[in-house]
Amino acid sequence: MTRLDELDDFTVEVPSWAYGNSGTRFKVFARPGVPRDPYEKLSDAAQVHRLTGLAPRVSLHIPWDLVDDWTDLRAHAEKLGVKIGAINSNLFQEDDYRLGSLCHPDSTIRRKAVQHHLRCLDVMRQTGSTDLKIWLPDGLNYAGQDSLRGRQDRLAESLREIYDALDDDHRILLEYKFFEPHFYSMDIPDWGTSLVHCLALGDKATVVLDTGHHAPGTNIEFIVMQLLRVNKLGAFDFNSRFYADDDLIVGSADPFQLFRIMAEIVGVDAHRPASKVNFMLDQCHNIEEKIPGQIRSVLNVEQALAKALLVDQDALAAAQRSGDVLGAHAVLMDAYETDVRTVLADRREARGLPRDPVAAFAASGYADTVAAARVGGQQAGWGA
Ligand code: PSV
Ligand code: MN
Ligand code: MN
Repeated sequence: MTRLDELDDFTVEVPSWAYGNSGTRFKVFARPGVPRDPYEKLSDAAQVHRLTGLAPRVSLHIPWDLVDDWTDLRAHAEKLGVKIGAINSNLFQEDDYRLGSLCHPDSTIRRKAVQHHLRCLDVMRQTGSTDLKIWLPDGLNYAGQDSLRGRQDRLAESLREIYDALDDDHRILLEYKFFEPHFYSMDIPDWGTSLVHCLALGDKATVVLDTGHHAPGTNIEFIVMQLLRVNKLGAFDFNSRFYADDDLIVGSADPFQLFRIMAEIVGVDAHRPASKVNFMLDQCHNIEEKIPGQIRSVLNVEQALAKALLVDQDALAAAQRSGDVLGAHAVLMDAYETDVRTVLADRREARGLPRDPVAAFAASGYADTVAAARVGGQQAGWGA
């Protein structure tokens, strides 16, 4: 029995917005065959699960993914072999939110933003989702523009209203981001602020760690460890960054960082479903093909987890106890430097999946079929 068997029940959630057209504020690139509605986004996402067996849930973004009949969308997802995952509440595309949403100085706008979340909770009831993910774009561009403290008090009040409307099986995933769209101060700039609000709210509020939302040089695995320590790590938004909130393919810029994060996860068995950590992607594919980009992403996460599972925990603990600095480091590096590609391909084959899911997707003809069938695909939302 190898610890790699623990990969069997590990899953990654994919975002609906990864499949739409996307770009930067300079240019949104259109691709043939891009989905025209949430139904088609789910069909594309289902390809990732069909070929990897790793991605059985899809996050939605409201109102980007609005439909008339949520139970119908849910049935469509289930027919495709996937489920609807976290519901993301969009608070950044309306003129009313120029000065903020849940922290806005005007109580009418705060009410509107709270109401939006209550509608998202209804969507969760109809789709079977249990996670309400809040990324708050609120903040200030200028010192003195508003009261830093007043905004935290308003935020606490708004979150309390949303929290009190949760069902027993619901939870809030509260994200943080150190800059953008505001630059002097964000209202939830860091994990400490998110944690403070989650602790005040209660057990059903946990922190989302987006790997792209930290200053360069931040030790992200330390944050992972600390949130796990206090049982408040609810989810990841995985992606890669070089400079900003780049939303590039997870594990592409710094696979060693991803491994170090996974090593903290494995150290306390948080990769197991019982931990309730939701391992999600938050990515856009601006210049590369989207479905293969997502396939590659979930495989990168699996690969990092596989290497973390190979860490010899007894040898590591012994080296740490005896103060063997280089020995302890070597135990970690031995796992990281192990080539797990063949063993993961063998595992896929044994489970009736393609050894090479990216090649299998190319061979499937799916991209050509949808390019012929779909005209006028949707933007993911960015730059809209
Ligand atoms: C904006 O930074 C962002 O990337 C956040 O990370 C959210 O999770 C995501 O958009 C979707 O709203
Ligand atoms: Mn995110
Ligand atoms: Mn982001």
